[in-house]
Amino acid sequence: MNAAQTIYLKDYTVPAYLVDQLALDIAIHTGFARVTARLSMRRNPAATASALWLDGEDLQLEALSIDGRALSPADYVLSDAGLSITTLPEAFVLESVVRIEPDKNTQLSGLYRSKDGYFTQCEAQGFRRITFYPDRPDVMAKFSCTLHADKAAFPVLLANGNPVAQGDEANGFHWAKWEDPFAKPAYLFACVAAKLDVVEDYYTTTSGRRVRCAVYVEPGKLDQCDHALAALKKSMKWDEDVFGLEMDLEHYMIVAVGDFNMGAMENKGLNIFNTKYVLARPDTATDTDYQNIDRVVAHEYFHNWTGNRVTCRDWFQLSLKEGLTVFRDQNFGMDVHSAGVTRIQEVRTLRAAQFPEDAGPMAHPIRPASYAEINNFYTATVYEKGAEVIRMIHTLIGKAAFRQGMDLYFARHDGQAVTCEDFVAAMQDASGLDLTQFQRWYNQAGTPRLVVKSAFDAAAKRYTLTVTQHYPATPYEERMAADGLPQARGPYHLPLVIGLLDAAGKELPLRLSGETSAAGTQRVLTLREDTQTFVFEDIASEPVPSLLRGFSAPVVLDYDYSDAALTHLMAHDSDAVNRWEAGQRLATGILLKGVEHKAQGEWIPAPYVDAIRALLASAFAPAGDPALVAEALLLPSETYLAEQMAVVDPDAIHAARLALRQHLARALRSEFESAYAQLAIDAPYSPDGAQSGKRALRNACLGYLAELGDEAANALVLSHYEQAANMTDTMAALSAIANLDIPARHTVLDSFYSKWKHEALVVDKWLQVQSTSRLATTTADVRALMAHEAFDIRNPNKVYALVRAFCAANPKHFHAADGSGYKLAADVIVELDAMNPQVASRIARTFDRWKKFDAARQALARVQLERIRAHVGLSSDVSEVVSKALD
Ligand code: B3K
Ligand code: ZN
Repeated sequence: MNAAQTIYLKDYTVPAYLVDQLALDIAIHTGFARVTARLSMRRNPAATASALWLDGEDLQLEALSIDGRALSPADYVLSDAGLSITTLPEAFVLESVVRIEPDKNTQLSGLYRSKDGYFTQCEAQGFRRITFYPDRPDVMAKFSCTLHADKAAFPVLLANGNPVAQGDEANGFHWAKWEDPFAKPAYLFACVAAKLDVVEDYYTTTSGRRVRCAVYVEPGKLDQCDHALAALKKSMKWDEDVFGLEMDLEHYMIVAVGDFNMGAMENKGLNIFNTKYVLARPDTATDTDYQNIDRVVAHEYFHNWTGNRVTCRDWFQLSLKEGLTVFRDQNFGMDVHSAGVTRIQEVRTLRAAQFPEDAGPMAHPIRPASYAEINNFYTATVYEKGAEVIRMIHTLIGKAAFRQGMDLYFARHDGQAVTCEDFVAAMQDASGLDLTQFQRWYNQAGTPRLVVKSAFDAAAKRYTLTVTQHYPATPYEERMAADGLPQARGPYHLPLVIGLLDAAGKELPLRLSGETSAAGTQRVLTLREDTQTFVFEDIASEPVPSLLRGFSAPVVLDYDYSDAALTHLMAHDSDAVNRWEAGQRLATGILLKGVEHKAQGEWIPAPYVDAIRALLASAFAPAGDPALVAEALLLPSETYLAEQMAVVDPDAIHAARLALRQHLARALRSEFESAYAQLAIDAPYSPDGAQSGKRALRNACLGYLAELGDEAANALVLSHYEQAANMTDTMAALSAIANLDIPARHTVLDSFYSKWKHEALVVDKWLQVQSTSRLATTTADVRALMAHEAFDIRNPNKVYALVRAFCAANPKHFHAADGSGYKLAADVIVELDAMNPQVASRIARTFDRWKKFDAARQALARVQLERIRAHVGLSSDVSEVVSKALD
């Protein structure tokens, strides 16, 4: 058994040797590749250790030399994890020759085969699967890479930087040499040898550099690249406008590959992307797909500065680049799409994925102090909560100081591998705001809870808000204490953005006691203490507080709102997030009551239906925003509701949510029908905000109408499917049809598959719509689909669409009382672990919250978790997740 070993941040030491240059030579033959690496190295003057350690995994060593002198096995110690040499000169050239087998690399880490050729993925620790190397981000070197491969089979040869030479060789081979002018850590290395089509464009930077932007895709897909290419140019412009950051290379390439563990990878000048975040055509991709492409292209591009030019000292600092880059792509999203909708979607994701993580067995701060398997820490916490932490700095110091802080960060650290403290120090020095206490966000796990109480003194016209912070310890702190590393805990420094509304919905001027005049109608209250009180003067009548505007901090906000106050905020709050949030709170309260009453009796208040009617009508008012209304019509998810319960009852949650949807559909049928009719679009498809917003609302109405289940409603859904002129509309209908137990369901699903079976990303949609269906047969259907020709367990996208979606987005069936969902998940985890531990581990994470369920379900989940843990040869990835879940 691969007992995962824990690695601690406190044990960090600088590398004993540095690499100035690396000349790589990779020759791809049938069945194997030979990699020759020449490392120009020297002793690190800052190091005390003197032995050289080179990481290496699954490499067959063929030759090793120092300064041209061949080493014999007595000169080094070789293990499964790498190679060490103790006697070495101050500076030397180390050359190794290894043989690797990319065709057998099912982990998709390192160099691997996919349909059209060979691709790499090196973050976090894939480079060691290509050659012996100090595979750690604080070793930065200048790379050159020469590739050799069969010219007819793999005509495109790419690596980071600039192409410097190429030619033909004997036996139909060809070669190409690339040089990257920037020193980089090994995790940013990439190369590709494949048969690909390319589409190109040029972008000229402010300082006049002409950058070739190229998107490479599998042959025949050139008509699906335009959006990604445009997104890349938009991102380049945005980073210049907002942060003054320019592209620094002459070639910026994006290569799309169908087999990829994650979304995309920011390798210097040669991003490798999951096809999901590149390919789009109106008939194959939804509005959401188009938006995701914008965001992921921007994210990887923004990494060029936040991640590549300034990188991480060690993997504990992952959020240094990820939190910051997510924050940047979020702001890009808010600028190029609707700001309100973008922010609402982020809040929803954070609460759906990160809050449960922070409350579960894998809880960790955005900078964890220990890990067993780094691949398990590319988490919602490091990414999404990490972005929230950066956003709070932005809110606390303001936009201008934030920009100065960024400038200072680059002035100080360009070309370096640094820590989260270095980033915070730049922000503190640029703004003059003391951020010492703020750093608790980097070290404490768990979602803080803010309890807010209000008091109104009519005689004194005084309104008081008292805010108390709660931050109980999580399993993370317990683990650290058990390891002898107790973590001090204390209150957070955070911005609480608020406004006050009067009875007419008007925003009140805000003057705190002691101030001479009001400073606007919105304030950033700074919290630092366990309990703080804020007193507002000149308040004539009791206001409704709008708290945590824009979701100004990643916390749970606890305030005892009446339903009337929430309805008031829903209708009048000037803050889009809080208008939406008021509706979500209202719905959550009703749904939890429905859960309690098992969805029986009169549990849905009439004023709620009126509020939804008014909400829908507001989309058609002069300044109405259909996209925002569509968001607001979406009820809190079953997983969100589960998090609000002490003991989760997945069946009752499902029943209550469905009953509320059906109730709204019946009560507002004519309103939904008329909105549906009014929102039809004649213009040719465009993924822009105006069109996609209308489609989102129209499809939300369709979704409600589909809940009616009568003949007229079913006919409407089927005709929507027949008439759909783009994939957004097609999928809206198909997901409704997948929930209907009608004969047409099979016909539609079959014809969809026949039409799209050659378009892998569309097949993924077809799988997912079935794996997330409510129908009683779903678990059996998923099992059957795993044997279907459309499924391939070695392809991560297929596993995510069919299995992960089932586990994460179909709580009713995953948590089925007979344990069939848990069994299915465990079967896949065990089978997949032997091939691709990273993907297996992601599925295993769906067990995280098993202890929130009733005793019978817990017993069933435990059986599966123990079965997985007992599996011989289990990876460190799955082992860490399952052990932490069981502990
Ligand atoms: N940096 C990569 C993630 C790599 C994950 C490795 N297990 C993508 C990104 O965040 O941009
Ligand atoms: Zn990233």
